[in-house]
Amino acid sequence: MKTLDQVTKDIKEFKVQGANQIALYGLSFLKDVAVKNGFGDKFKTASRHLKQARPTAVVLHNCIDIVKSDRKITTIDSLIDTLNTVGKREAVYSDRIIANNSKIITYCHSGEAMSFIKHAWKTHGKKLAVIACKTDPLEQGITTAREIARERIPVTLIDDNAIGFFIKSIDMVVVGADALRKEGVVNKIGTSLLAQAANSASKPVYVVANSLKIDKRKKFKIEERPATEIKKSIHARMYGIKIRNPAFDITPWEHVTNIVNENGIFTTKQFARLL
Ligand code: RUB
Repeated sequence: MKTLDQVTKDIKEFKVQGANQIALYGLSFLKDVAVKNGFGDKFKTASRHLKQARPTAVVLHNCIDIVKSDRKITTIDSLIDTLNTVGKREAVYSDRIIANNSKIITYCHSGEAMSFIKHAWKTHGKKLAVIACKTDPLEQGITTAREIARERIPVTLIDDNAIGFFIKSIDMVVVGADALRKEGVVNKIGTSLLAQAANSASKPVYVVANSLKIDKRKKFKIEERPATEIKKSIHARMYGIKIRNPAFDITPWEHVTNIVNENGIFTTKQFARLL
């Protein structure tokens, strides 16, 4: 069994990425802790550290809060099962959103957005083409492009700077989310600019994000990541220069067309009631 330090380091250093995968990784460690030691001090310490590892992605926070109040291994198992199957449950709605011959642009790497797009192709037989934005600074869009290519869906990888160039040629934006808050959709830094570009070009923006991503925390923090993630791509000495590297931004609700979760397709007005 890994130590708490190792698991926290793995999460911080992107051994796992995407809100659901982070939660699954954290939950499976917490299950081991609880099986060995129960839900006492060790569990509480581990929970606290894991919540801080990637503070913006709310799924792990929500799951930990549920487990802390239930104090049952079966609750952990059922959360793991939910997170493993939620993508499939949402994907059935792709038929109603993704028309044949759609050109879709996506951002970063979201397991939920991936399931949604792949389901439209594989199960509903829609012809598609996908644009994956590279997503600086960690280039997680390359993972997306590879995953889409493995399905033999035509895919083009673009630099984030090229969004304005391509936006008029696409039919829709499909992205995931780290947290759904009353201020808007929290997702990888740059998502809000993509949504803004889509709005200016009158293209719809769909967010695929399960209900464990609803974020009612009062204290909310956009994670700032190490400057080295940015510096490494510049290869230059930068004395006296402050570097900021926020990992996420917030897309305001007025730039979102629909939210899709395991219960269906929602307008932002309908969804606002849940927040
Ligand atoms: C990944 C990211 C993803 C969401 C949703 O950020 O922004 O779009 O987490 O992913 P990071 P999923 O790489 O910093 O974790 O749908 O897999 O939960």
